[in-house]
Amino acid sequence: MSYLEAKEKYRKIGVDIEKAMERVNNIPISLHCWQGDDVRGFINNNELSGGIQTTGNYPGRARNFEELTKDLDVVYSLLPGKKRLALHAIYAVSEEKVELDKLKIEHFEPWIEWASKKGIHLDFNPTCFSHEMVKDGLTLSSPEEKIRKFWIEHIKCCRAIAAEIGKRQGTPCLNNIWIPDGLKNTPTDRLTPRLRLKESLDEIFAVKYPQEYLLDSLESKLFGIGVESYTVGNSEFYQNYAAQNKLCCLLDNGHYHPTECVSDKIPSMLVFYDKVALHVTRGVRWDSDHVVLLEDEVIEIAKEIIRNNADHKVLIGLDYFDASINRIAAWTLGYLSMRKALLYAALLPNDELKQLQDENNFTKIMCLTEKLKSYAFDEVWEEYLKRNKIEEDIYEVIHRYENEVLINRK
Ligand code: RNT
Ligand code: ZN
Repeated sequence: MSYLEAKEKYRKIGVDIEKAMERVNNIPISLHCWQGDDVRGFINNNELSGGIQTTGNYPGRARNFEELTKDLDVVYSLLPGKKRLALHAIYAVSEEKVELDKLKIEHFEPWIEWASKKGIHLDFNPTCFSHEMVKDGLTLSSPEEKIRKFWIEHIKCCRAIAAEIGKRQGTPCLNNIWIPDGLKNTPTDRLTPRLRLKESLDEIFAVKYPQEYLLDSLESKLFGIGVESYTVGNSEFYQNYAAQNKLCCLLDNGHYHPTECVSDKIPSMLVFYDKVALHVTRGVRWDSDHVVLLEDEVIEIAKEIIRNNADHKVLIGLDYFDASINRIAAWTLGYLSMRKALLYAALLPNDELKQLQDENNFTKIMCLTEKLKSYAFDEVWEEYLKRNKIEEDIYEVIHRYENEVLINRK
């Protein structure tokens, strides 16, 4: 089938492919910088901790700013559509040793310069893990004032940096707060750590920044590795906190019980919030951080964004870290899968499908949606890549770069 034939097929069901491609191209996807080096960062040498883990030791991990941006250049050359980049505080660039509670915008100037040259906007994350000031698995909810203060200061620094980035780039920088706080064993007091977390957050958010510069989000979690019995910042905690304080929630689809779906949560959030942020990932059994692939839940998430016209209300970010395959491929595949899901969703006759639901015609809904699963999507996707000047085979490009560059990183 040719692209023109595919176009005709979609026209028959009332779908304008050209419009869909243009629409999807304008939806930003924020790529996470931490897939490139197994969440190590540049400013500390600590093991990854806080209930998250990378497994595998595929050669070619980026070890510094030069290597990571060189890798990202390759990745971005393979990605269609509007791209952002999410940084973590540990990716600060500094010759001298710098502590997390002393970070300044100057430590991110090389990133800002790199991003502005590429026309990419940045997002940000405080790094509240892999650090000796995480005491007994706790940060903002620690019983020790010294520990809480350190992390409050760190996050304050990060918000100032993110606000400055947002001001310069002309779109708000999303500063997403995730803390690992939780317990391996059954708590004997579930309330007090949450009261302490609230108090710490109150102090952090007492500093105000213009909305055009900074968007603050809070990421909840159900459990982590070694933190199975209790998470201080669970979903109820942050949703209530965000609603009361006019902040944004970030839903990571690896952070819920496996039978819960973020796709179903999105429209509920849209009733009450102007924006909702996502970490799109692929949960496998107890792990929440496998490379995103074109699977049902990713498609369902994309559908909720598209059919609710939430293109700029749902802020899509990616979050996973696989060290067992080529990291450039991991980055690229995850991003392309998300983009592909959006295009797939934009090619559905969404108005008709909504109407059929109101008419309770699920027989027709099923017939139509099943037919569309193998309709003429591949031709449209190929054409979409071509128009975005991505014509080389992705595997070939990555394989070549691996042999020329990555293999030499010992
Ligand atoms: C951890 C959270 C968090 C991290 C990143 C590295 O469970 O998902 O978003 O993955 O901050
Ligand atoms: Zn996440």
